[in-house]
Amino acid sequence: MSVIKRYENNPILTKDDVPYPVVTVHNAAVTKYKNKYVMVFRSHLHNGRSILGLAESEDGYYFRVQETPFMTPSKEGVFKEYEEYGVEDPRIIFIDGEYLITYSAYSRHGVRIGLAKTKDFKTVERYSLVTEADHRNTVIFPEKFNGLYARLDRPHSEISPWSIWISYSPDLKFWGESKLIIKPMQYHWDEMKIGPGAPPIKTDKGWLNIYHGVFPTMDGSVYRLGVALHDLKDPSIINGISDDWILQPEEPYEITGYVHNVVFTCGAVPENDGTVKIYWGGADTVMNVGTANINELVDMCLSKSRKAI
Ligand code: BMA
Repeated sequence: MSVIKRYENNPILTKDDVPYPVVTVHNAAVTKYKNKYVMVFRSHLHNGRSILGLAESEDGYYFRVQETPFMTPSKEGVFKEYEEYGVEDPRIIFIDGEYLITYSAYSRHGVRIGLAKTKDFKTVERYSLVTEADHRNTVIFPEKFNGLYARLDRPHSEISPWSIWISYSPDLKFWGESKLIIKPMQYHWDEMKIGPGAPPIKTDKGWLNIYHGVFPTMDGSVYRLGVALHDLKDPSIINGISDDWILQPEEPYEITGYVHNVVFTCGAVPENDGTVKIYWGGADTVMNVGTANINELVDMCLSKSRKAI
């Protein structure tokens, strides 16, 4: 049996729930705001480029979509140039009284990461482009370490398989002290590339990082989810990383769609009862949710651990 229990009414959000024309609904960030669940989801438009929409829910399962998109490619300043091809795969955290949204900004110059801020999910302010080209999957920790913000991300590399790195910043604008902390493992479910998924969740035993890993097959790549546990005080230290995946494409809405065989997470919401709602895009086409016990995920990291590097 899977450690994640899929919600019986998956998918929870599809293009048919969106009041403007889109062809997909996937790879959504989810957070809590004023006792509600807020989802910022990615949609492909009919021209193949992506925008971000917003949906709200009382229970984390039934979401209503806002009439108009939440973020479309910027028409101003430096963001205009670097978001020309679209905005994708958002992640949200809450820190210092505001929500930070990291997202992939696509343009003719490549893919880099944008950081936007909101306090109310009505207005959103672009803050900075926090990487150069060839970075994706950036999640910021919801706490500082020795006065510095910390983020995980996944730069592209031609020499090494694409891996998870950590960097630090005093102001969310200038980032440094970068270090590779988790590498794909050869002939393993995540051997081709890995990337941060949901923003890290604080537990008694460490920061739980739900990440994605990719395995190449004769029939294309398979995207699965796994878990790693980062040290509470020094998140560059990996105290355990599960040898087994926690979720793989199994249901029709994960196996078939825009891109086959994909489960991809950008958000998870920990609950007071020790469970976590994990949200994932299925086949780059629809949004799904499932629940897991946080202690069980932590145990998988510690008891069935493989090497991080
Ligand atoms: C990755 C990203 C994700 C996508 C995944 C599967 O490279 O583009 O947005 O969900 O591929 O297609």
